[in-house]
Amino acid sequence: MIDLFTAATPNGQKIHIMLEECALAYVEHWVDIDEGDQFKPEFLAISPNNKIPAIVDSEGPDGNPISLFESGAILVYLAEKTGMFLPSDPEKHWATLKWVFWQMGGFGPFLGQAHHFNAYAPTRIKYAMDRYTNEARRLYSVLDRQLADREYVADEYSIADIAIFPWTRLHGRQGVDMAEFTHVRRWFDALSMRPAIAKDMKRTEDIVNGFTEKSWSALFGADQYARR
Ligand SMILES: N[C@@H](CCC(=O)N[C@@H](CS)C(=O)NCC(=O)O)C(=O)O
Repeated sequence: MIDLFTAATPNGQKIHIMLEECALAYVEHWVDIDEGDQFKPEFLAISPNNKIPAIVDSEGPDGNPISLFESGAILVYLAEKTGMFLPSDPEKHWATLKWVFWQMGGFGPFLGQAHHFNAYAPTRIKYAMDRYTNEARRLYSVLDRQLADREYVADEYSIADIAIFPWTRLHGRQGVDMAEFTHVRRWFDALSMRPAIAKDMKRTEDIVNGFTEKSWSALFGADQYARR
């Protein structure tokens, strides 16, 4: 059985989608990151970086339990466990992984900053908004070129699509007009029809973002930066 520690954010959504796509049984544990659940010792023991998602698989390698954090590592682990969505053919394997790493190292972090400075920052800092919005648009144009002559990011549907998709749902707050990226738009619409993805979009549609003093401190203030 897999225990999934999650919240309604793009990095959490990746793992919900993967577990559903692979039809793996799992138990969801909600980590209320607005309330500071991510700093509880029992969660830090699984996810020392105080971030969701994390999993504990009671039937890991050689039948022993394993715990994992970092959504990219979890996607690769689940793909290897099931033999799904990460082709073994070397060319396709690496074509998939390079786009997973592109998402983990660039697309996610920069889009997150664009979202932060456009939608959350208490003051409008033009330099930061321009910097991250321009970078978000550049990254969407890279993805658009990749999708211009293929249906999925690495030719066949894979953990690369699963990693990237949830981040594109928030394009408006990233300062990106999806109409400018026609291949991304076509890919986005097609993926939205997949049952596993549609189920996750439904699960997270009612989540509204708003901050209290406590949630701001947990995510961006004193609680986040307290030394542990
Ligand atoms: N690189 C990490 C990023 C995870 C991440 O940023 N998680 C956010 C939600 S999307 C979180 O848990 N934030 C809580 C906090 O920063 O305290 C991954 O891909 O798993």
